Amino acid sequence: MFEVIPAIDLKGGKCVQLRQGRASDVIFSTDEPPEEIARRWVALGARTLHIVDLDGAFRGTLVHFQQIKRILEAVHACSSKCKIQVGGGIRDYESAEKLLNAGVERVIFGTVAFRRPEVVRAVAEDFSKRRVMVALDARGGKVAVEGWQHTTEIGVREAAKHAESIGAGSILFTNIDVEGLMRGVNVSAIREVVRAVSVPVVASGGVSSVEDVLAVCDAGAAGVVVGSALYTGKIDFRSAVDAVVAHCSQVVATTPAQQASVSERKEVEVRTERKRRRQDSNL
Ligand code: AMZ
Repeated sequence: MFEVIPAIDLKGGKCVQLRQGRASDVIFSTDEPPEEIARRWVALGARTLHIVDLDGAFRGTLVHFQQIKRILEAVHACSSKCKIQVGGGIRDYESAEKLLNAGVERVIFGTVAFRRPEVVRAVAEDFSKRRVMVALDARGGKVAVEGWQHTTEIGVREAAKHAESIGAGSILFTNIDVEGLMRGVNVSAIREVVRAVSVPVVASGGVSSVEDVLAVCDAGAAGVVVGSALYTGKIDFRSAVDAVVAHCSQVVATTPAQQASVSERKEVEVRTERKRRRQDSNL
């Protein structure tokens, strides 16, 4: 039950990829309209698209709403199955409401989850937890906010528990230290977040090969967001999905039933781990 999720990061109306989230460090940019790119991912079989309004995250307010609406229209015209999650600049209830009512499946809260958690709680209550994802963007093990320009003192484990307690139905864990570098993922950091919560965790940052995708899967995540590696040709989307299917003998996941199954799998893992520890201590 593991999903490979293509990213479409928007900056100045274009689909881009940044190195470690720095606005000035653009490693990929294209003039191809983002809705065309979205259509292509859907045609290749993507079940979820991950849209980030980068200007929104930097400025603290939604900037690309019209562009996101065009992506929604394009995607829904060719598939009823593909879901869209959006993050970046969603700092109040109204922005989240606008996106959810426009057909976005899930909104992603970063900064506001730590600055005004009541906003996240209200959206989870009014629209359901399933439609709320909280982003933990970690630099050196601490949560970064405001377009990653400010690093807080909040540790990742604590932040993950906080996210769950305020109504996150899922968590996006991005490791900024490896983001955009395409040098591999930090599996133990992902596993730490997965173990801290019972909701599904989607990981991102550093993915550079199909092996990385499978390593994220083995760390217990429910999915992986891939950006730079897809746009620079380091990973072929179909090959990655096929490898996941062969590896896990399970496919693509984010429906509530599939998420429940991920939680069940985690419970079994936790029970097995407890049993192992008990046996170890008896030896
Ligand atoms: O690349 C960046 N500098 C960046 C980025 N990709 N800054 C924020 N974000 C993403 C987070 C999350 O999905 O991963 O934007 C969202 C959080 O934005 P906000 O505005 O809620 O803090």
